[in-house]
This record gives sequence, structure tokens and C-alpha cells, in this order.
Amino acid sequence: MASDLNRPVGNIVILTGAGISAESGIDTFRNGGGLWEKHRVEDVATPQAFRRDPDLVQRFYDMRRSAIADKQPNAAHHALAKLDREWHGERRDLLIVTQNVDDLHERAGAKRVLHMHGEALSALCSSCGSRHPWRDDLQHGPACPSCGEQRLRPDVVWFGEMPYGMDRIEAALRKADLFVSIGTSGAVYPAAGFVAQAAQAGVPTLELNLERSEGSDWFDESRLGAASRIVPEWVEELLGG
Ligand code: BV8
Repeated sequence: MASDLNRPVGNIVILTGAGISAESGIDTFRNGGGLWEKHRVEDVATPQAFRRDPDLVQRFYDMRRSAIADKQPNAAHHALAKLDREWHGERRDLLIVTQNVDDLHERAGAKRVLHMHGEALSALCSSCGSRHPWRDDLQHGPACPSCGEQRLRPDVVWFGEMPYGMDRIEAALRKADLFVSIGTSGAVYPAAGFVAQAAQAGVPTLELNLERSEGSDWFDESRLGAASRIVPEWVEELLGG
């Protein structure tokens, strides 16, 4: 079923990836060759890697967590936060589903944010399952504030683990009037499959990315450029600015 990008937009689902944080100085996964200390990210971000070498994995996330501290949201994060503030009312839902584990959407002021791959600034207890805001290192084995076990791990979704919020994401996609993907290569599922789900339901789909992605053929429209420029332009267009 053809979709119409010009029909009045109501409920919006936005998917963001590492590309929206690139201009804030946070490395993406695949432009640096996806390597960290000569390890492929896919080899470190797994439960098997954590069982095999917990210190290596903890160090990887301690580095990522401390690298976020001095980064600032960029114009793309601020534009989405403005949309979040102004897009309210009858059939004006908005959900920002981010694959990113940084907190730049929130620090720009966005409220309706769902971290489907978890958050670097959170710790998860492998023993009792509790989650805790966390800014320090985890590699020195702090005890879980809830159960006291020495079992805190990074609260991120590794390959092979169930992403957070899938029910909420599916519900939002089912009632979406527009699906927008920003700064993602479309390489990681199930996030990379959201555009196909929207397109097959006849929902208009828009991609805002630096370059064509693995999912570009699914989008009604792909606008290529730096997020800090093309995201504010799109938000102003949508808000009739
Ligand atoms: C799961 C957290 C079962 C940790 C990450 C089919 C169906 C389901 C699963 C699979 C499937 N096929 C394979 C799988 C398994 C696997 C998978 O997808 N593997 C890949 C490698 C093939 N998926 C999983 O294991 C997932 N779990 O499947 O559970 C299930 C199944 C169905 C339904 C429910 C459950 C879990 C995956 C989560 C892994 N964790 N991160 C951490 O961060 O360390 S993934 C990691 O990759 C990050 O979250 C990252 O965000 C994500 C995707 O990368 P991108 O964000 O897109 O970043 P990338 O660098 O790739 O691209 C950046 C883009 O930005 C580029 O296009 C670039 O051009 C652009 N860009 C750069 N600069 C700018 C810019 N754009 C604009 N402006 C700029 N300035």
C-alpha cells in the first residue's frame, strides 16, 4: 500500500542510532571500523564475552560510561526535544526509541525516550535483576544496592539478549502515522526491522542519515546529511516553523 508523506501527521515513532550522537563526539559503531582495543564490538557486547572475560567487558563499558560525561547534546538532540515539548494533543503521540546508551536525548530535554538497548549510566544486578542509575566504574565489583551480591553488570542489551520495551515499541508502531529513522546503519535487529513493519502497514517512512543505510530501500524518503543540520530542518518543517 503506498504511503503519503504529505498526509496530516499524528502519532510519530522516531528511531535513533549512534549517528545522532556522532557530532557530540561519541563514536559510532561502524565508522571507526567498529573496533575497541582491537576487539569487534560484536565480540565484546555479548553475555559470552562477559562470562569469558568480565574485566575486559567491564573496562569497555567503564570507558564508554566515562566518555559520555563530558559530551553535550547537539542540535539534532535539541530539535527532537523541542518536538517532544510541542507535539502534544489529540493523535499527537511521540516516542523516541533510541538504540543509544548515552543520555544525550534526556539532557537535551526529551521526555518520551525509550532506550531499547539499555543505558551506559545504569547498572543491572545479574542476581536480583534490579537496575540502578550508575556513573562510576563497575570493574571493581561494587555490591548491588538492593541484594548486596557482587553481581552488577552494565545495564545494556548485548547481542542475543532481549531488547527493552519491545511491547511498547510494537504498540507505538501499530498506531504510528509516521516512522522516522535518524543516524542508524540499519545493521542491528530487531531495530533494523521497524521500517519494514511500518512500510508494510502503509505508514509513511522517512530516513535522516549521513549516508544510505542497509534499510534505505524501505524508506519513502531518505534525506542525507549531518543530523545536526537535517534534523532541525525536518522538525521546523513539521512544526510549521
Ligand atoms: C535479539 C548495546 C532476540 C550495547 C547493542 C533478526 C531478528 C532478531 C535478531 C537478529 C536478527 N538477525 C540477527 C539478530 C541478532 C542480533 C543482530 O541484529 N545482529 C546483527 C549484528 C546482525 N540482534 C540481537 O542480538 C538483539 N537481540 O535479537 O534478541 C529478539 C528477537 C526479536 C525480537 C526481540 C528479541 C540485541 C541487539 C542489541 C545489541 N546491543 N548496543 C552497546 O551499545 O555497547 S547494538 C549497537 O548497534 C548499538 O546499540 C548501536 O546503536 C546499534 C546499531 O548501530 P547504529 O546505532 O546504527 O550505529 P552504526 O555505527 O552502525 O551506524 C551509525 C549510522 O549513523 C551510520 O549509518 C552513519 O552513516 C550515520 N551517521 C554517522 N554520523 C552521522 C550519521 N548520521 C547523521 N549525522 C551524522 N553526523
